[in-house]
Amino acid sequence: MGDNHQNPVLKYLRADRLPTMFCPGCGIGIVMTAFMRAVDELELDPKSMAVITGIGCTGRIGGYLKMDSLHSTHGRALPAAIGAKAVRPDLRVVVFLGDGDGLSIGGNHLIHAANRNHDLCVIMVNNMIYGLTGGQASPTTPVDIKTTTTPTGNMNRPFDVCRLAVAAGARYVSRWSTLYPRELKESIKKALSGDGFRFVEALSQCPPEFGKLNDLRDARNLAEWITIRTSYGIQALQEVVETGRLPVGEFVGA
Ligand SMILES: Cc1ncc(C[n+]2csc(CCOP(=O)(O)OP(=O)(O)O)c2C)c(N)n1
Ligand code: SF4
Repeated sequence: MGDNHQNPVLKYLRADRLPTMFCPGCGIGIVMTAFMRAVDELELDPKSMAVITGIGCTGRIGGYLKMDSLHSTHGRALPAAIGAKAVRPDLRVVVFLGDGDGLSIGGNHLIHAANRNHDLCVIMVNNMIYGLTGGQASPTTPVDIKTTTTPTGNMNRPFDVCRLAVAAGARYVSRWSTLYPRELKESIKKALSGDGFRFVEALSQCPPEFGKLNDLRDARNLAEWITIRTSYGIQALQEVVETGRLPVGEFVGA
């Protein structure tokens, strides 16, 4: 097959690193693909970009992309990205965060980076669990979900990270799930194009770790389970109050 028929995102991948370490059915590949398609449609030069990640399955994204990348430490992707942007203001700096990475150990960095309006495009893969380390509860794990650290069900209310980002002053904020790939890609395009602190949350499925104690090991069932818990449209806020669903959409900078 000639080059013309190749998937347009293949050119952004380091072929020598494939296959990825992601489990079958993992949502991270969908988020990565949405990102690569956004880069492609905007015709951005990968050489003008830098990708910074922390540690976690999500943190592995940078290693597969054919762009300068830094696989920093758990929770510290944002300080590393702020440093990169300070010394190379010409670069478009993109940060991929996990929910544990970006909200537990790195939660303070998120609040202050948004508050100080650092010029970063931040994409959080929110699979509501610590995937890499074997399924511990994260700050976004829903109530009653069983994890290895909450074997009888999580008692803590999950963070709404988009509301946190809005309150902290982020210039662009949106949330989608892996079952909204087109909307996710369009949001990432806006976040890549904008200025200041831009935040996109992608609810994502981790079938082995989130699924194992909750009868949700099937990737499609889990992705649907996640999406059914979201709410799309102008009634979202009222629905959130009444049903406890997470709104999806663009909340700032639409
Ligand atoms: C300072 C430090 N604390 C803890 C760890 C162990 N650790 C690695 S990844 C991780 C959590 C991963 O969960 P998340 O950030 O949600 O990413 P995912 O793997 O789900 O994509 C933890 C606790 C570490 N590497 N460094
Ligand atoms: S453990 Fe979960 S998050 Fe990590 S690669 Fe597997 S499915 Fe994806």
